[in-house]
Amino acid sequence: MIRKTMIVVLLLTFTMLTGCASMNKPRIQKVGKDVFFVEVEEFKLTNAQVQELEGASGGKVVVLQDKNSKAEATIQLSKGNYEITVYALGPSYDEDAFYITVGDNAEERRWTENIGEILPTLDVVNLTQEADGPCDILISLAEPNVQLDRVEFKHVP
Ligand SMILES: [Ca+2]
Repeated sequence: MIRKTMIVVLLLTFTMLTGCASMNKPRIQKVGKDVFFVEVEEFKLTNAQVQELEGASGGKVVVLQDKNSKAEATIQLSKGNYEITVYALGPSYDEDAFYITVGDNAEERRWTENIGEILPTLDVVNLTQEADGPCDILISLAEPNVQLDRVEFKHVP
């Protein structure tokens, strides 16, 4: 009985440790058949702070602070075309923009529809995934204090 308990504790510890080690592989959270999202707070973060925010998905956002701030992740994607939308909160019009690089795309600048609440980016990022496999996402600073909530992927024809 004690041995069984020990094994369970060891397994739980292992799961927690490996969970932490794969922080740049965020969980895929399905919204519908062709839509899913990942939490930016589950990305690998550099010079970026996780903050609690009421109303945010997962209750948390990531704040980009300076020119070295970035959030990186690798997710598994099926072959196909995607429209990618970042949900974020821009405290002001000087704090609502960021750069995003997805797959083999060039870096693109995006900003939220408006300020003061969590909103989608005004324009989507279009991605063509050539084959089933990993896709890298990098979000970096354009303007300080932008608060990143989640990244939504929509599989499109
Ligand atoms: Ca979030």
